[in-house]
Amino acid sequence: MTILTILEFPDERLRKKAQPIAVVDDAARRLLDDMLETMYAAPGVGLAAPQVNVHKRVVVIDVTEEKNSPLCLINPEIISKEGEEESEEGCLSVPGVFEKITRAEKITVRAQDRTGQSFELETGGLLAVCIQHELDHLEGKLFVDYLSPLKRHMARKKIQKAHRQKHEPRAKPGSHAAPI
Ligand code: GNR
Ligand code: NI
Repeated sequence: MTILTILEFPDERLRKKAQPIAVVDDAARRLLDDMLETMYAAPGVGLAAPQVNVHKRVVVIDVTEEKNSPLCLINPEIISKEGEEESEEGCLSVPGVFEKITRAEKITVRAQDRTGQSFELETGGLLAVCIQHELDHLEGKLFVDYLSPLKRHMARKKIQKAHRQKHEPRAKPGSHAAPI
C-alpha cells in the first residue's frame, strides 16, 4: 500500500468534478486501500479521491475511535436528507482551519462497496457530516465555500503562511533572500 499526497487549498485540481467508476476492479480496490492508508496516516476521518488527485467517485471514511471500521463508498449518492445541524468541520486539504458548517442532520446514502455490490446506509451524527463533506469533494466543493468571503480569505492566508514556513523555514521576515 502507498501513502498518497493530499492536495491543499487553493489548488485548482481540488475543483475538478469526479467521474463515476464504471467497474469495481482490482485497480479500484487498490485505490481504496491506498486512500485508507493515507487517511489513517494523516490522520483523518474521511478522504475523497480528488484530494489525492484521482478524479473518480471514490470515498473512504472511518469515524470510529478505534480506527477499525473502514467504510468504502463507490459512486455514492445521497438519496434523502432530513433536518439541519451545525457542527465544526475541518479538512485535510484545508489544514489548520476549523469552522462551523450547517448540514443535513440525517441522510440516506446509496453506494457500491468494494465488491461492486450496491447498498444503502441511513445515518446521522459525525458519519452523516463526513459523508456530506466527502460528497462535496466529488463535486469540487470544499467546506470553506460555505464560509463568508472574509473567513475564506482568512483561511487562504493561514494556509499560505503555513506553506511559506514549510518551504522557507530559514527566511527572515521582510528578507527577500532566496530560501536556503
Ligand atoms: O478528518 C476530517 N475530519 C472532519 C471533521 C469534521 C467534519 C468533516 C471532516 S472530514 C476530514 C477529512 C477530510 O478532509 N475529508 O475530506
Ligand atoms: Ni475534506
